[in-house]
Amino acid sequence: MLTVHHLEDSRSQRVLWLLEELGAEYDVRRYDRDPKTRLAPPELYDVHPLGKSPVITDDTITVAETGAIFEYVLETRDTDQSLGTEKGTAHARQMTYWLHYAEGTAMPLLVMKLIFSNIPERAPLLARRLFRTILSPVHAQFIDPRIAEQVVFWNASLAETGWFVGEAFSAADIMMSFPLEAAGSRVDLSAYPHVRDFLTRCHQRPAYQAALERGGPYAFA
Ligand SMILES: N[C@@H](CCC(=O)N[C@@H](CS)C(=O)NCC(=O)O)C(=O)O
Repeated sequence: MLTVHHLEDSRSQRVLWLLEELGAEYDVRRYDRDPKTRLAPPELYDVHPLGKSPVITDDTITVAETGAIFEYVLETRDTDQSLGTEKGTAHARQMTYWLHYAEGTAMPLLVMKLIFSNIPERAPLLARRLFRTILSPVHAQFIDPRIAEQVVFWNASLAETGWFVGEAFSAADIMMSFPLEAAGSRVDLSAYPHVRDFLTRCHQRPAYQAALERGGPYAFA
C-alpha cells in the first residue's frame, strides 16, 4: 500500500490531490508542524534522511521530492495516462518542464520571500525596524522583481487554454498549484486573471476537496 507521509499545511497536499484525481488507494500518515518554528517533527527523519515532506513509501520503495513522487505515481498509478502524457511528445516535454520548474525555480523564490519577511517579524521588538530597513532593498531589488516575472509567465502560460499543458487538466496543473497558491499568500494577484481563475477551478475540483479532507489543515485552499 502506498503511504503519503504528509506534513500539515504543506506542499505535500499536492500528492494527496494527485492520488485522489487518479482514484488510487493510499494511506495518509499525518505529521504536525512544531507550533513555534513551523518545522517538521523529527519522526520524518525515520522515513527519509532529510526529514522533509512529501515523502511516500510503497512497500519497500521510498520516494522523496514532489516532482520525483509525481513521476513515480504517474508511472505506477496512471497507466491509461489520464493525467500524464504519452512519452516523447511535445506535451510530455512540457509536463517534464513544469514538474521540474515548480520546485526548481518558482518555490525557491517564494520560500526566500517568506524567510526574509519573517526575519523582522521574529526579531526582538527593538530590532524589528532595523531588520526591515536592512532587508527592504533585498525585497525591492532582488526578490520582488523575480517573483513578478514568474507571475507574468504563469499568467501568459495559462492564457490560451487555462491549463499548463495542452487543452486539458493534467498532473502539471496539480504540481503548479502550490507555487501559485503560495504566491497568492505573498503577492497581490489581482492583475493576473488567468492565475486567479486557474486557482478557482483547481479548488472547485471534487478531488481537491477530497484531498483536503484526507490532509487536514491547509492554509492555501
Ligand atoms: N523540494 C522539496 C521541498 C520539501 C520541503 O521543503 N518540504 C517542506 C514542506 S512545505 C518541509 O518539509 N518543511 C519542514 C521543515 O523544513 O522542517 C519537495 O518538493 O519535496
